[in-house]
Amino acid sequence: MKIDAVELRLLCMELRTPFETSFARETHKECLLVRVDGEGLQGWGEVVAMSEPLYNEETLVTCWHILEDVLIPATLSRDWESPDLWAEGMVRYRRNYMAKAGMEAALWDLWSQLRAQPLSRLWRGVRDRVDVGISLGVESDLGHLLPRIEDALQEGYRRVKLKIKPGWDVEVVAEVRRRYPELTLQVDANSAYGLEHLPTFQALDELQLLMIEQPLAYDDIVDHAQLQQCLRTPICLDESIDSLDQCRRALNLGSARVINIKPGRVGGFWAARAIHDHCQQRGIACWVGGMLETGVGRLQNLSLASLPNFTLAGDISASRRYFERDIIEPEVELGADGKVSVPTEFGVGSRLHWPSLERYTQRRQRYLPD
Ligand code: OSB
Ligand code: MG
Repeated sequence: MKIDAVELRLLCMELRTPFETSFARETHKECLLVRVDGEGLQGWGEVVAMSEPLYNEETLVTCWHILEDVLIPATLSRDWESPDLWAEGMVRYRRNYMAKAGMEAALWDLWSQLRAQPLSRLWRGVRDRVDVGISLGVESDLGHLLPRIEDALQEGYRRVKLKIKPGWDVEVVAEVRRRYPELTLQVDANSAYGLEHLPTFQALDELQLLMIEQPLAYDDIVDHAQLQQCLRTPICLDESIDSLDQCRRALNLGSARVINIKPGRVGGFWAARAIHDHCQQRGIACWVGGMLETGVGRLQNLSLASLPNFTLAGDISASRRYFERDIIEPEVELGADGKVSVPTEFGVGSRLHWPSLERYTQRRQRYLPD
């Protein structure tokens, strides 16, 4: 696979409703799209970093830099046998996982077309529809959250994740549980707590939650092991797992019983699949997380979610949950069964909605070999 040119685009899309987590309130989704041109075809990938380093250390500016000055020159410098070998070749460059993942995704998208196989087939996916859920942000009060939950259930979501932070936790979650005794419910703290908050987690432990996601520090796996010892509810790690090695260590320590896998966080689909396989061997359930992706990233995450050990619902909601108008056509839609279809196209390019893509593009740069 020879790449002749790469294009970066900075996109800014208004969210239909602001999304608040313990670390930020987001009203717009900004991201980079990577386009690779090669063999007469185009491949597309998405960089999920945020404009500020609030989720992990990367930002859209650091990703642009790493792509422009490191990954794009390396990619254009030679022929690549496969996207997996490209990913292995980039391991020598430390971290910068979201930048790598965006570029790798574009190569996978091209590879799918070259092989004339959907990504789910190339990755040995086993299902053509996947369970998905909805992630609901922190609200000013219950009066604003409850209608959101009601709407989500009306739309067909069968699993709800609530964002929590100190001051927006036990009371809120207990009331939701009281109103919906059978609902599949989980919470995500995005690292907002410490071990001193044990009583909060003991109270949450009584609410039949499917899991508690990333309660403690973004880079911790030791305190999480201690907390998991005190709880029946499984801890799920998100931020703390940025590589296969870190996943292996966390499972050895007993820091989590569930793993959220985001390709962006771990450096791409090569690493994401390796973590999936490792968890499968150890009997640890996984699900595909989300970063409010545009349709491009979301379709590719749906392909990943078709793998056998993604047995829990992913954060891969329908397009209308995020945007008035997504950049793909048809948009991602939720079925009455609470599932979404895995893409059968070869690459996402044929589904790009160009008028929207052009409308949201704020900056564009093309790169050619030296
Ligand atoms: O922690 O899972 C998270 C969005 C941005 C950053 C971190 C997270 C999230 C979400 C959104 O929960 C899930 C989605 O894309 O629907
Ligand atoms: Mg999370």
